[in-house]
Amino acid sequence: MCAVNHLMQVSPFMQGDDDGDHKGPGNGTAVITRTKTRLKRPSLYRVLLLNDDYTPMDFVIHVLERFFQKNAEDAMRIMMHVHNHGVGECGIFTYEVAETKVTQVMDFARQYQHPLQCVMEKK
Ligand code: TYC
Repeated sequence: MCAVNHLMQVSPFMQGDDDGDHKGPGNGTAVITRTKTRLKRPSLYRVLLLNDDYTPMDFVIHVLERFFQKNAEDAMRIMMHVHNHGVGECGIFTYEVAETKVTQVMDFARQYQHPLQCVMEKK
């Protein structure tokens, strides 16, 4: 959950705030604005591996263990799913975590000159 503060109303003290700086009366008094906290579920993103003809199976298994905390059995199952179906899910994450995983996998694959592709998609 992430908290979002919505400004509920302009403080009556702001009514004298006509100098354009939106910082209050400007006479040394504090302005307290009322806020209401609303909880919003973060959007989730699938991280996917794409099949290709060249990346070694053992490399893909290693990627799944190293970056997605999969055990050997799950890593083998996911790798074979991608190999047989063209695409498969490595995990579901919030935006920034998903983006980080994609970058880590793409950098790692490039380092070893494998054409492995990793992408994210909104759920
Ligand atoms: N198709 C690859 C091979 O036969 C293996 C592979 C699996 C490649 C999954 C990428 O995401 C992938 N060596």
